[in-house]
Amino acid sequence: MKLSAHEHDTKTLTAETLDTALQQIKMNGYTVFESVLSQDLVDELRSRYMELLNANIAENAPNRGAKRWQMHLPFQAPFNHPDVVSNPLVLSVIDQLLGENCICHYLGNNTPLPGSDYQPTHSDIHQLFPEIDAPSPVYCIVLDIPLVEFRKENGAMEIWPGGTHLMPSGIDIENLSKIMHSEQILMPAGSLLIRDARMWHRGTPNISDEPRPNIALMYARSWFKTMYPQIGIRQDIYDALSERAKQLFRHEEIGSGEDPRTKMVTRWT
Ligand SMILES: O=C(O)CCC(=O)C(=O)O
Repeated sequence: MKLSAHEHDTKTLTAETLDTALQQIKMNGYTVFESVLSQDLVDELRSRYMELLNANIAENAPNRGAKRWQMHLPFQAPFNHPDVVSNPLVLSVIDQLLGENCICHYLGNNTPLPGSDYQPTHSDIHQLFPEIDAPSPVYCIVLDIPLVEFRKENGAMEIWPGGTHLMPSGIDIENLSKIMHSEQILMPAGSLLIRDARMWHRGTPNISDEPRPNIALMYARSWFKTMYPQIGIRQDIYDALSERAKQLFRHEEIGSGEDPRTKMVTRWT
């Protein structure tokens, strides 16, 4: 979706855009706001991101299949920029779906390098009550922020829209996904992909000659707890956040001296 100049300038969605975004997430599992972050911010994020990624690659084997690295990002500049962690355009959508007391519990990324392959098709989170057939309303949302343009060749994420976020648990996703409609999400750097964490998706091969970096954040209802380690946030950094951002990160490890989220996580079930 392309936002109007007024929506960009005021960081406020019209009632009509908000309604469309909500309907798209409820029905299709996702929506995209194109080219929202400024080019300067995207450049700054990508530059720091690549430093961290290169250091990571030098020390660790890929942990998401061949030539694909996941890592947690430090809750520090530039990654804690308000346009990244508490973007008003995103929050206006998320508040309607998760409630205004929602939390953010993941700040990380996933980077396919040249030579990466298809991931298995998957959801990022299970259905809440797998023993019943009826899916619950949304309770966890992923925000993806591409730091380069997502193109077919550089491994843009492939998604299965149209209801896979509502499919029951226990289904053979890998086989069923072969006969269902899917598409790659192609979008400019600095766009915002807001998706129900249950929607089926996978990383695709990067056949370009550059990495394809993006930042992912996970927002959830206030009571939701995952196995992810808490985000380590230095006290002075937390104190400098807006009241809204403080509320979003209130369940994380505030006052932490080190940043546990820079450590690699190799298990993810
Ligand atoms: O960033 C991508 O292309 C997909 C990453 C992904 O789905 C994952 O690692 O779970």
